[in-house]
Order: sequence, then C-alpha cells, then structure tokens
Amino acid sequence: MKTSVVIVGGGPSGLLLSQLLHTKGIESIVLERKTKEYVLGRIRAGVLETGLVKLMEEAGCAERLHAEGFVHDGTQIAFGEEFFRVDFTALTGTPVVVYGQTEVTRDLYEARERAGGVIDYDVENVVIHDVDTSNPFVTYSVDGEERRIDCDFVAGCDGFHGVSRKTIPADVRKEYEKAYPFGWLGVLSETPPVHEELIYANSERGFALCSMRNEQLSRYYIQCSLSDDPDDWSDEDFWKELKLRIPSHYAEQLVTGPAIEKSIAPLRSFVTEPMRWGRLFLCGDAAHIVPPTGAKGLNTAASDVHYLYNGLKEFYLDGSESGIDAYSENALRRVWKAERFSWWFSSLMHRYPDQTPFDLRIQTAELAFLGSNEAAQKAMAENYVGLPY
Ligand code: FAS
Ligand code: PHB
Repeated sequence: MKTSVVIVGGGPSGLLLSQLLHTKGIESIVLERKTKEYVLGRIRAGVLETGLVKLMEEAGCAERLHAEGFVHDGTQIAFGEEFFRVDFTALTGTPVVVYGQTEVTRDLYEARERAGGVIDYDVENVVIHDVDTSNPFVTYSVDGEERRIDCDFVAGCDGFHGVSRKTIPADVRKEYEKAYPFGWLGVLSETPPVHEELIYANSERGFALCSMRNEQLSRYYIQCSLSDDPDDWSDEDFWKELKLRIPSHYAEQLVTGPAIEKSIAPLRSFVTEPMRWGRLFLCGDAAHIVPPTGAKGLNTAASDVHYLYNGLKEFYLDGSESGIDAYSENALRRVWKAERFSWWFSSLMHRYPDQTPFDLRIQTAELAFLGSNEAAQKAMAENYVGLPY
C-alpha cells in the first residue's frame, strides 16, 4: 500500500492533520492503536483557543462547535475567600470556546468518515522505518495480519506513550522534563456548572478548578496526592473537599451529583527536541506535555498541526520544502511559550509540599498583583487565549 502521509495516532492531532490535508487533496492514512469508542471515551481538555477553532473551520468541522460550544470572555481566579475576574475579551479582543476535546475528536472522526478517509483501528506493532531516507514506510499488524504502507512522510501523532518519539535516535533527541509533586483528580457530573465561567482556585487545602461541558454537564478537578487512587475518593468526599477549596459564595451554589467519570492525571512538563527527524514529524503530546492548568495541551497540539499542515501543503502544491524545513523550529518556539505559561500558572495556583512560609507569601503577593494590575492580567489573558501562531 502507498500513501502520501502516514499518521500514527488517531487522537485530535492526527485526525485534524488528516482532515486538513484532505481539504487540499493530500492523501493520508491514520493508524490508531485503540478503537474509536475507546478514544472517544477519554475525558480530557475543555477549553479551545481561537487558533484551534479556526483550524476546525478550515477543516470544515466547526459547525457543531459553533452551535454547542460556549464562548467565554473571561475566567474567575480565586484565592481563599477572595476572587477576581480576568476579562480576556476586554484585554485581548479574543475569547476562548468551552467545548470538550471528546467532541472535537468526534467531529473529526465524522468528517474523516464522510470523506472516506482511511483509519485503521486496533493496530499493533507499529514500526516506523527509513525516515532518514526519502522512502520511509510503516509496518504494523491488524487482526494478526502484517501490513506495510510506503509513504513520503510520517506524522507522529501518537501521544506521550507512542512509538514515534522513540524512533528518533536517543543520541539525536534532547528531552526536558519537570514532574509536579501532585496530580489532578477529575470528576464529570451531570449537574449544572457552579458558575457561567471557569473558576481557578488556590486554597490552603490545594488547587481546584470548576469547569463545564454544557449547561447540564460539569467538569471539576481538585489537586491530589500522586499516591491517591480515584477509588479512594467517594463522590461525597470529593464534593466536600471541592466546597472547601472554592469561595463560599460559590460553594453554597454548587449542585452535586453522581460522578459519571472519575480519574487522576499526573502533572508533567515535557519537551523533546527536535520535533523532526528526516521524513518524521512529531505533533502534539508525542513531542510535548504540559500541566493542564493553562489548558494548553490540546491547543499546542493544534499549533503543531498548523505548522505541519502548511509545510506539507507547500511541499505538495508548490514544490517547496521551506515549510517542513522550518517546522521543528517554528513549532518549538510556540511550544516553549506554552510550557512557560503552564508552569507559571501551575506555580501560582497550586500548593507545593515543600513550599516555605516565604514561598507562600510570594504566591500571595503574585496573586494580589494579578488581581490588581491590568498589565499583569493582560499578559495572563494573552497567554490563556493563545499566543499567535
Ligand atoms: P493523544 O494522546 O490525545 O492521542 C494519541 C493517540 O495515539 C491516541 O488515540 C492513542 O491511542 C494513539 N496511539 C498511541 N500509541 C500508538 C501506536 N503505537 N500506534 C497507533 N496509535 C497509537 N489538555 C488540556 O488542555 N486540558 C486538560 O484538562 C487535559 N487533561 C488531560 C488528561 C489526561 C489524562 C491526559 C493524558 C491529557 C490531558 N490533556 C489535557 C492533554 C490532552 O488534551 C492532549 O494535549 C491531547 O490529547 C493531545 O492530543 P494528541 O497529540 O492527539 O495526543
Ligand atoms: C476542562 O474543562 O477539562 C479544563 C479546563 C481548563 C483547564 C483544564 C481542564 O485549564
């Protein structure tokens, strides 16, 4: 079998790239390790930058997003009983859209299927070959049948635990990592959101986040120990702890209900350089991970896809290699700014086990400065709504 681009990974990165290439008549085949149902069963990101919304529009997949997504002009930042609002639209002219990653992925799957896109699910033993030549190929198996696809390029969109990053020789890769000493316990509940906008809260008991998916589906997180297990937390214990971490003004209004999903995600900052090796390009979580505090994971995957899609478009339509040659440098320039913001916002909003009384006073002062200074809020807002591609 032969195609132009083999895309390893059928998450948002891989599907968005495949659909964008399709709009320019560039063929691709997506290889996904899991079933479509499994991929859609993952509950992850919830906030979309305008850049991702525009890419979904360019891919012809933004109709439901515009119909069902919630435009948010700002967010609440809480510190103990105090809280203030950062007005994204007033400060930057740009809002964000609250629309679950699950729905983004669903829209992309449906678009690929409508277009007759080739997606192989349940693939195993994916191996990427000869990307340091002009004739790369990928081998894999499906239902015990060995397969091979010859191609021009391979896009590694297979997330942090995929095979693509490790295809780049260890002596070529440089990896940068920071592990955080806590995780996020997330709950999805069929309850009305506690507030019309998100609430990021730093309390003496730790971080909490109140988010949503729609008027009857809420997403909540609390900072938890890395040794915690979701089964350690009854619904009642979760709601009780969440109420203790958000201002009583909101806690009194919180509508609780059964958790329909409960999971713990560790927090990590990670970047691998370069994001290209020969005919292999890494996209999204395959190349970088951020703590979810700044809602940058999915959105930085989107900017990778933007750079790679435009580079491949130039190659196939204009015969130019300048876009793909600049891919890694362009992508990493924005990746590191997202890493910085995610690290900064995580440092500001969480309680760290080794925090000294001095550290706590600095955190308090930083939050007070953010709450009272327009320039500080503008800087935060510009990063949150998404820096330019
Ligand atoms: P993904 O990991 O989404 O997709 C990779 C795909 O490749 C998967 O479907 C996987 O099955 C497949 N794959 C892996 N190995 C393969 C192989 N060898 N062969 C074929 N396929 C293979 N971001 C936020 O902005 N906010 C959040 O709240 C948030 N919460 C998160 C919670 C968790 C538990 C995790 C893990 C991530 C979270 N993220 C969040 C980040 C997340 O949204 C990612 O940034 C986003 O999924 C990136 O998309 P992809 O790059 O497509 O990677
Ligand atoms: C979510 O709704 O899942 C969400 C929103 C904002 C974040 C992280 C997660 O920063």
